[in-house]
Amino acid sequence: MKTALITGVTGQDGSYLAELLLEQGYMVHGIKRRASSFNTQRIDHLYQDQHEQSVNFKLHYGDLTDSMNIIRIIQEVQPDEIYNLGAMSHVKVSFESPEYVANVDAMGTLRILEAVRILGLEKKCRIYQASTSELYGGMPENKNAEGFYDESSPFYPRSPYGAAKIYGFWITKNYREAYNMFACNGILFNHESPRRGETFVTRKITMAAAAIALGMQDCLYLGNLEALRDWGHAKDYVRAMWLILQQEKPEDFVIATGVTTKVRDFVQMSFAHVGFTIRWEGKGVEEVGILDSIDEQKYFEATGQTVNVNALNVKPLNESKVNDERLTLNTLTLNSILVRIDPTYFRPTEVDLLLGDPTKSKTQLGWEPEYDLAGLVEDMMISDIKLVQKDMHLVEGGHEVFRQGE
Ligand code: NDP
Ligand code: GDR
Repeated sequence: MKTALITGVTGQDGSYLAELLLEQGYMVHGIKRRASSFNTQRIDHLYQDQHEQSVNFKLHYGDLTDSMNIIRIIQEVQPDEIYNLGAMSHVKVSFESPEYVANVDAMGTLRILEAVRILGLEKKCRIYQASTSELYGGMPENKNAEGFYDESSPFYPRSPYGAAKIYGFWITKNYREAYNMFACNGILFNHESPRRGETFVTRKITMAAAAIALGMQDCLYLGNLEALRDWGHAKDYVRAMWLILQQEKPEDFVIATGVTTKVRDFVQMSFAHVGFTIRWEGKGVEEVGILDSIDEQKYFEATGQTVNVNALNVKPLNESKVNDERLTLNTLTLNSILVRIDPTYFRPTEVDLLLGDPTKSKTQLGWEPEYDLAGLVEDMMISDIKLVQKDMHLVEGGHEVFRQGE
């Protein structure tokens, strides 16, 4: 039985990776941070009673800023593979806490690598470092001849997060070359899922589309709608992480879909899932997204509710449902403003376009994503509609529901 240690196990990727490794028969250890409230929602379904005999998933309290803690955990666990996914991963927030980001995302990586060396585990332990497409910074001149970023494209980070991660990238490569360690970078482009943090743009959009359609939210506030991202599904991307550590030689790999899409179009696709078509009007901070039309059939299929005839001035799909007390579209009319621009979400320096070339990972790792963008949006929307419906039941039962958007 192989033993793996995952930092950032409570995050989006950590939770999917833990599932994958458990399926593969690994003993999985994860590092979680002590917090004043529960932070293990994404992995609670993997929890095992630690008094049982055959425990194969174990959590350790720890923090990437604490060298002694990292050394002790690695010594105790003696891992065959370490996946260093722990990070302050929000690009916008990294402008607010740059020193902390450097400490966790840059120095944290060094602490892992050096701990393995101090403990003499260089030959036994393989290390995966969560590098990122943010390293490229979206500089147009650095794309390859076909217009993609690949393993040999130059880096130009555009945020404290990117600058910290570039140290993580190079120190991983340096330890590989200097000490012959099996240490690899996965340069992953954006990947999302129903477990994506609610303040990243895709999840913010799918949560809002579901909540607006079900009458639980009025408007979605966004920043730059023009940014282009190469979005994949986190489930596919954690498979690539594992494959990278199963190779004969340690190397760095780009993991991407090879398709790029505007934030604006992700909004359109998510709202289309509940039958809404958005029309864009205005420019810059004056821009708004207006409900232009609604496809009753799609709305009904997604939400199980009919459209309020008076409010929307369209025929309901099923006359018998018109008097349903739970009809919630009554606050919407066809010209409702559903999306507004809020400059709070603009970044001091933006990464305008990301588009990755997955050729090396496809040919060398045999990696193939199962989800395309439409499949990703559908997965996220289905999950968020269920979540909002749960909130609706709570509200109906007289409970307060508060979700903070950022
Ligand atoms: P998340 O933000 O969902 O998860 C980050 C994880 O790191 C959480 O478990 C978090 O713990 C933990 N963490 C934060 N600070 C510390 C710390 N000081 N010590 C120990 N653990 C800490 O990120 P993702 O799952 O989306 O991403 C995983 C990794 O991949 C990150 O390193 C990210 O930068 C990188 N990446 C992500 C991409 C993406 O599109 N998702 C693309 C490319 C790279 P807690 O739950 O307590 O906050
Ligand atoms: P990103 O992801 O910065 O690419 O980093 P995010 O979803 O935060 O932003 C993507 C793009 O959307 C624009 N945007 C907004 N972003 C947020 N969060 N909120 C908004 O309201 C909003 N409106 C527009 C942003 O300006 C940006 O252009 C993610 C993280 O997971 C990193 O850890 C990872 O390394 C990279 O992806 C690859």
